[in-house]
Amino acid sequence: MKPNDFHSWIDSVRTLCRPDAVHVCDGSRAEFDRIAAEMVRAGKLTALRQRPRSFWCQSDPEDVARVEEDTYICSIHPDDAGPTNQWKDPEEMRTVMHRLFSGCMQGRTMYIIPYCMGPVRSEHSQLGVEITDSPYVVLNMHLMTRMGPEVLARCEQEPFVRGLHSVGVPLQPGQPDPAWPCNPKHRHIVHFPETREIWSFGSGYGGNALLGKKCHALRIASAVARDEGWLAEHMLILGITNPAGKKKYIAAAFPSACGKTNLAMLQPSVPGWKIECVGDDIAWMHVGADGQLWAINPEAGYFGVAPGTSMQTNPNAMKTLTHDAIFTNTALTQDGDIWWDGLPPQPLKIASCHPNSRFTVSAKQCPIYDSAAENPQGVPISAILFGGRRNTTIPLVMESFSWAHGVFYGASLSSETTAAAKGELGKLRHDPFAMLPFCGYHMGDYFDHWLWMGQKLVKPPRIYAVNWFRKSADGKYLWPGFGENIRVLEWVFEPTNAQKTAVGNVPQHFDSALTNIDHAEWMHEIEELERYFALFGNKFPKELSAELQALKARLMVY
Ligand code: GTP
Ligand code: SPV
Ligand code: MN
Repeated sequence: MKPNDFHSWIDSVRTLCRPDAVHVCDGSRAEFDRIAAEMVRAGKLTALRQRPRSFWCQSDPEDVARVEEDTYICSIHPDDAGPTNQWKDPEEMRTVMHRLFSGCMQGRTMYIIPYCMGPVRSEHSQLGVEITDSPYVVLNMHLMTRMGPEVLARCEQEPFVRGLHSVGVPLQPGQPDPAWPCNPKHRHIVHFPETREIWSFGSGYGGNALLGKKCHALRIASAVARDEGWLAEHMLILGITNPAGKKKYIAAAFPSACGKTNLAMLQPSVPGWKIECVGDDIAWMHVGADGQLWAINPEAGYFGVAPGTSMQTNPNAMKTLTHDAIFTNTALTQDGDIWWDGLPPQPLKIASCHPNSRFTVSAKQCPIYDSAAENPQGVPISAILFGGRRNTTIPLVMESFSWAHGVFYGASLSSETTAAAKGELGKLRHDPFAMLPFCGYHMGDYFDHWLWMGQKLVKPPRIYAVNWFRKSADGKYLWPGFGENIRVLEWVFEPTNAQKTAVGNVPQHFDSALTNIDHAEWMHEIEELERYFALFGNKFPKELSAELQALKARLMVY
């Protein structure tokens, strides 16, 4: 892009959206305080009495989660979006979006948010600019991304991802603004991977509106990563130090609301082990000069699931949330604090707490924030985990035999659906690499790209599958999870005492109810995978078909 495109783009958006005012954000504390104060005065935010510089708000009940049915990938060729994405012709979609955005910011301020995904000085980072009419989005982007004069200056000179967002509720003079403006009837979350553009209309919540997160750092970035030879993944990154002082880094992909934030901030139940948090949701991973896989966290904050978070389950998150945090859709106590399921009972002023209620907070406040998280080159990854919510079949942990077998684990991932996305709960669905809602191109090409990455790596990370959610016949979790997950990481750190099974290497020291491989369940799993993989037609890599056949053959023998 040419220098000065920043200003001409802003001018064209202003002409299209017709806001009352324009504000270019500087990312400063004063700016945050001023916008927060304005929102409090307007009754849109509640300042919390128990937590300094912290706020509570409630979204419209129609706007509480990601909306996959309103999400589009508009590549020129439908085959570049693939069978797991909704494709629309880019030119047709542009016409629709121009109509929706025409005059949509009347009566509102248009905020320009220059941001950087990743450490500002990293060659792996990317610039983005989000234009939005939501002050709530501005506050969240302050916490979730790197902003400031240096980023703004670079956006005036260098290419950036263009994100345009509107809640989709223009105001006529004198018309009152709803507490949480949104326009669910005309909701569109639209991506143009080829031109690195995002157009999001009608929602103000989470990944629909904080465009640096899922839209930029996953959907657009995954397409860029395919072109440039790296990986943009829905993964946490953690540092793990054993009692002897040896440190490694692990990345893990679990679908939404399946335990990434909890694992990334784990407080070990086994003495002597230490966990540090690099990131809780997204990893950008490159092949380093040394042939290892290196990861940065493009984000600067957490947008985490509130319910279930407590001093017992995730004390490090609780300590992160003592100040400078935003809480959305949690309950509110009578003495002006927030509450959700899992916290000690309190007299409540607003009792409703949505299962996808979330906190937004800067990563720097996490007591176990890894100092290497700010390293421009990232951290070297020695193991990758894939996990989902599975009542049955998948053992607590298993280790793949090779990179290709590990890629097969990723492609085979399925999980019971959660409240993070709109739709039915607890239904088993395929979610390859936990990227089903986030892959910005054809999933078959994505599998192939993972196999290709393995060829580039001199020392590829070992790949594991994990499952914290196996249940007994009477429906109880068999594994305590949370801090106890260190026992699984301990084995990943040093996979000794393994037994080879048809599906992978499995540790022998756990209760067999957690790790046994049920032949009938796996035959069913294979049938289901054969059916699912057929969806990708001739784009399904033959290496993965070979893995499936090999698994079938092994199951006959073991
Ligand atoms: P997204 O932010 O949506 O990507 O979610 P996430 O993958 O970061 O999930 P998170 O760590 O926020 O956990 C989601 C829910 O799962 C919370 O209610 C947790 O309490 C619960 N959970 C997390 N880890 C475990 C575990 O080890 N065992 C059990 N039983 N529940 C867990
Ligand atoms: C997820 O759903 O995986 C999230 C929340 O991390 S959102 O940003 O809304 O996508
Ligand atoms: Mn997520």
